[in-house]
Amino acid sequence: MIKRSTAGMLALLLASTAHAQVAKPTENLAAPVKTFGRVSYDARSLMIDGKRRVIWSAEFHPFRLPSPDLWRDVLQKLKASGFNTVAIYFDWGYHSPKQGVYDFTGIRDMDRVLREAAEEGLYVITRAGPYVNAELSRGGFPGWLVNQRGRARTDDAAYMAAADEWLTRIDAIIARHQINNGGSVILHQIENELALTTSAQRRYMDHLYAKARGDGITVPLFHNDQGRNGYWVPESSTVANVVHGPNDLYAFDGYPGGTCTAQGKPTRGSAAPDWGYYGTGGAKGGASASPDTPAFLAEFGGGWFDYWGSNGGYDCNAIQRGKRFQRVFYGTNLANGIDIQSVYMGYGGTSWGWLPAPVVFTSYDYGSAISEPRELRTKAEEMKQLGGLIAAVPDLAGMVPAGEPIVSSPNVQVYHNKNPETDARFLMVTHKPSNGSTDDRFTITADLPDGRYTLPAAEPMRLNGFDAKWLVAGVTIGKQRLVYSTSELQAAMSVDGSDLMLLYGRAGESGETMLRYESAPQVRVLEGQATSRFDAAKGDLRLDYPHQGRAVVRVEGGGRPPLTLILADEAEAVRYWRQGPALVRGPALVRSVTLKGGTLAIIGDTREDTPLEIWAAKAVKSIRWNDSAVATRPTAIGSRTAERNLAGPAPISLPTLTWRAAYGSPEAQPGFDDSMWQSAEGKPYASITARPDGQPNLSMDAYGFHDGDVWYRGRFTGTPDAKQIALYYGAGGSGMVQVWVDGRFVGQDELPGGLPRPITTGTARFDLPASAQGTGEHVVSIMVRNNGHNWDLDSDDAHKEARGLISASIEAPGGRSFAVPVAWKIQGKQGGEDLPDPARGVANNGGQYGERTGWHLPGFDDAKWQAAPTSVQPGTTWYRSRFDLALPKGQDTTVAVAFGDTDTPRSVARYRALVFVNGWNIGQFIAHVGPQRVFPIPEGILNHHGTNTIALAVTSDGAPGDMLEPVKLVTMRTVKGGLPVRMVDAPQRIEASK
Ligand code: IPT
Repeated sequence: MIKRSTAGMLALLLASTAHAQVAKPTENLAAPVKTFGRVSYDARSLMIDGKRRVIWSAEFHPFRLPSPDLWRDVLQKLKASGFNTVAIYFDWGYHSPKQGVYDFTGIRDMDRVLREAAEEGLYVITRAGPYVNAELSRGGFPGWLVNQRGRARTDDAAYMAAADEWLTRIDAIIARHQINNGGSVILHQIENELALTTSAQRRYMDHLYAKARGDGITVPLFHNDQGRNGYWVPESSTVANVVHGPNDLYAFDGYPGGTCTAQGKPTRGSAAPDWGYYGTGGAKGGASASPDTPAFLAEFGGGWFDYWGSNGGYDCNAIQRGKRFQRVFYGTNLANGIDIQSVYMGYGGTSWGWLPAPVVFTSYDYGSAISEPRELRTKAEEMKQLGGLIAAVPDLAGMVPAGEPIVSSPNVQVYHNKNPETDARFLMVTHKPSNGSTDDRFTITADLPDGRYTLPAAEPMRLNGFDAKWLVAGVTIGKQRLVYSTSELQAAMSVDGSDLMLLYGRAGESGETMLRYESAPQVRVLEGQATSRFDAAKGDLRLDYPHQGRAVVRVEGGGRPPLTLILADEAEAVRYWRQGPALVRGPALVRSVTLKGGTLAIIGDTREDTPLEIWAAKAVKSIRWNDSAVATRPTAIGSRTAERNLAGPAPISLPTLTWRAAYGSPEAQPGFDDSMWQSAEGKPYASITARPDGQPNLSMDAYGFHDGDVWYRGRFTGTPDAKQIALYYGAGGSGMVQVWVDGRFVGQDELPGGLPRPITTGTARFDLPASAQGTGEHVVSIMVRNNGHNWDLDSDDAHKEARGLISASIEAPGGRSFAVPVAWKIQGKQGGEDLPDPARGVANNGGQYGERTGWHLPGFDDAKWQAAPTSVQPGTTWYRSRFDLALPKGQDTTVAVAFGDTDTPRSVARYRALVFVNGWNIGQFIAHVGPQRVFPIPEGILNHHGTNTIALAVTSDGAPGDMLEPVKLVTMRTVKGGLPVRMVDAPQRIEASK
């Protein structure tokens, strides 16, 4: 190996510093309201139907979950976890195998996901590219676009015409789902992190804006700046040094908070940045780049991606940006007036098939709140609490700084905001700096709407370790007046003329809640411990209690309707779901609650035998859980409990896999019939990769092969001096090349894993076997595995880096290359850009012999295949296994394919496998690179109630031991509940073409 190049990659975990608590309201609070149908905004917040809303969003990529019946599962989990909005990227390349050819059916039915989001009560932020990045091969550009010479992401005419092709189609779908047309799309993004700001880019941006408007997009348009650079801010901004664009809103992305160590340990290196009111960012600082528009974080890192050869970062990412981080960082954003905030990712999912860019492997779990197998992580519980507060206190939208309160501890800071209309307060308590982790006791003294208070009045509050508290004060909830609480509010509900509040705190800490009454109310402690005292002069009722399990307090009289307070510790509070007309305690998930004709229907999941408790209207006569009646009885605290626990899931048993195998690299043999292959000659070269002169253009894309594996066969007349063959190839992250001469394997070369910045091209030299050095005709056979095209993050056409062979030279001794003409033929994915299997689509296949002949498909007849071999050959050997599943019905189970010893990220054995389940390429396992060994298969791809086929294309250098390790099916999760899932419709077989 003599030469490597690196793909442009980000090292953009933006650092931040702690700031003094000096509010600098750079927003132009007098900015006029701008209206786009039902959506409007001023400098403080977005408004929907004139009502201010905190837009609390999380990202989901439908293309990373190729089983559309499960999209609703993810949407419901986001909703149940407190989000009111979902942000969706659309992947141009996913829909377009060939210029002019588009598919929006089946797993590509974007109309469906937008409809379902609206049905689930979620607003949608659409992000339609043309470029999206998103750790996708080519950043979402279609394969055919790399053959375009004109610079992408500029006003180059051919590029813009191509982009328009896509935009016309996707915009038409998005347009009909806008809130202005009866759907729920409220904001629309044009382009993604375009950090090059030349006039060609400005004209391109103008074009994109006009195109969206021309296509009927009527909601506000925005672009997401890579950081707080002030790129593409609306013309209304008079801030110095910004780059103006045609956009309505300015948005930026941020991924602060550090990363895990290589050993998988979280770090707390930086404090939460002040990217708004409390920032000191100068002219370009934070939201102030566009003072007339609301502060908008289009992506805030809620996890991070992971790379080939890591030690497995996702579990740590989930902690690094998990519980407490969310409270501190998302809370600081909100305190800074960032009222539009979207977490990237809410559900990461799977970069199945050839979707991944070189920077990532198959799993795109991202450490997000919903894990790849669709389980709610612990961090989702905290999300639910944050979302619950936003839903319970609409006054949080459009707040402004309210002046610094007095805090008794120097280690603690309190962001203090108010709603100018209602005067309601938000007190966001963190350490100073916010990544501090000391154990502190403190009080806060502030002029609150109901008077000046030092709180708590009893014993001081506590902030123990890296944490934050989201407190509200001076807020009217239902018919109650919450003067302040040192507990956090998770949910509120008004029912039958009474109010209910769920407040929580850290276990063992005491809580204090102050309520306002006209006269002394009656206080009854129905459960647990609490004390109360009434200050008749002020009308203040003070409740003091420990956060320990649960206390329930009922307050009646005093000039207000009755109030029930549930005072919980965290472990207790996270068991509650505020859905529809009810508050439900118990299940692992409550997807929805509806009340119809006296019947309260609750839909959800249980992870185990679970008690059920419900607060709902008296009008509820009967209760159903997942369509079965539940007998309940009233409790002394005003709820009802189920007479019997809800059942948990039944155990899962999975079959052992047995295999048949066949050798799958016949192209290596000199006599292989390649008469139908294309000659590699004459195609124009559009790649950015500099290429030695005097050779034909060998790059795979020029011949219509954009993804996965590609084969080359070259014929040359030998000379006695021909000693070596030197290759320059492009193969993406951990890609590889294998070489045979006259049917003899001469070696392979792999691009190294273990680097967060992948090396994506390489050079390798192989000795020719003595037999090939004589005169006469010889055949060289080469397989290149293309593990993805680079993204175009820096808008420098990096996605056009060549893939496949770039050059190949026969060399004399000493590495001198001399002219031995080689007649090359090339073969890749069957049909090239004309897909034989449009249902599975563009990302499913490359050009392995077994893929070209349908060995990966369930309908292939493998009766003639042999038992699995006991020794290994260089090249690719296919293994197939057929098995039946009869998993429990009414249960949501995620089954996975697991390779070898799942306790280590890497094997000693060196081999890789493409994993096809019922014909679907659900990922790539690279044994000696790792880290992923367990590949979840979404139901719908896997048949939980029928016959399944797994096909593995195992590629090895043939050295002893470099062969497939034991493969088994494992259960990653199972719950009782879930949604009905049908099999995704796709062909059982295709016609072979070799
Ligand atoms: C930002 C991209 O917009 C998004 O598509 C994705 O790639 C994300 O990062 C990382 O997962 S790029 C920003 C971190 C510079």
